[in-house]
Amino acid sequence: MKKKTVSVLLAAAMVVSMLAGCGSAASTTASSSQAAASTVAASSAAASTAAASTAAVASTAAASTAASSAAAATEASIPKGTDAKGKTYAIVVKSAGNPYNEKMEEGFKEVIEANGGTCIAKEPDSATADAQVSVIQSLISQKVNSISIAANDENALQSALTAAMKAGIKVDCMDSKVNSKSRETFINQAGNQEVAQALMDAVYDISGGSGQFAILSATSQATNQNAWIAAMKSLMSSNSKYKSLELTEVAYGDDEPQKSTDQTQALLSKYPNLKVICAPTTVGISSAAKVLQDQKSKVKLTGLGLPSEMAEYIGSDATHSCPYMFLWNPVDLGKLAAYTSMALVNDKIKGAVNDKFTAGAMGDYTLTDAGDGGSQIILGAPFKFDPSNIAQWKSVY
Ligand code: RAM
Repeated sequence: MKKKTVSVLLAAAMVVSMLAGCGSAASTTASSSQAAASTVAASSAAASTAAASTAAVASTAAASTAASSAAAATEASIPKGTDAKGKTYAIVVKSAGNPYNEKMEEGFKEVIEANGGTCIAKEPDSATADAQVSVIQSLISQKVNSISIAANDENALQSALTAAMKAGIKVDCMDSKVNSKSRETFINQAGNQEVAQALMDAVYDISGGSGQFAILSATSQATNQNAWIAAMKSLMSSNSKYKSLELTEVAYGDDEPQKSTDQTQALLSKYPNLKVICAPTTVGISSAAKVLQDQKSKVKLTGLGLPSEMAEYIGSDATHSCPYMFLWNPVDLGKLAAYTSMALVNDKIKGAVNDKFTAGAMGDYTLTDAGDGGSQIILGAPFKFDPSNIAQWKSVY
């Protein structure tokens, strides 16, 4: 028995370091993946349970140890430094009132301030490009050193962001990208393909492999959601595994709780045979989860959600609306954006493919080809949250 536990732990640790190495385009250092492995094993009182659940998570296609390594980085204190001293770093999220955005800002701010810099966090009232353009213009007049933006539109920010770069401001985007002419690099939370694969397989699994499903997205212009949805559609047309699934509609809740609630209700009344709703947005999924659970609907839910908001809805029985979902660590996404911005401002990287830098305790990262003419840095792979681990994660983010 003891021997079995040890071998499960060892196997889990091996899977952890394998996935930390290959699941991410960023080259996580060996020490940080080992830290992740030992955190997984040590952070739980029942080490064998942790190992077993790590192994279970690792065995699903897209779930990986990103969140485990992310947790290790989150728990580690941020090394103090002077890299940002005397400089001002701005972060511009999609919109106000979204806890996911607040988590990104939290990570960003922590890193900038630990390095002696000043952080300006801007949250437009609504998730529109226009609202972000005015924020960018005011940041140019404030002469900030860098802008990290989660874009509400891939192309509509181009003239504002190129004006910023002409003024000597370093520009990167995180979470939702702008086109390659409008940025120096992109801090991507996870590969589009991996996110799409995880979501399609979840829809397939939860629906039993056939029937109708709908997508409840954020805004119709959101670069990240649109990329994931396009990759899901292309998986459906290229892989016969999904031939019995029908995507009825992509609805848009605009990352607003009320609109997402209304859109969920509209989907339920339009499609009486709907089996699954997939919401690749934290605002959409939490709104839909409440509607489905309150109405004791038979329709099930999956997508991308914050464990803190979704814990009460995750469960495998009929009383819970969401069997499982995915996400990455938004605090770490903000931290990585801060380290990237510091490396750009300090001329350690230019934003070119193969540029390398060290992101404090998060380890070493290499910029890779984003496939759109520009570079990107991938934080990790999406992590699966289900009844076995949700209690452990709900207080983390
Ligand atoms: C929402 C936002 C964000 C996205 C997450 C999953 O909070 O739309 O851009 O990455 O969901």
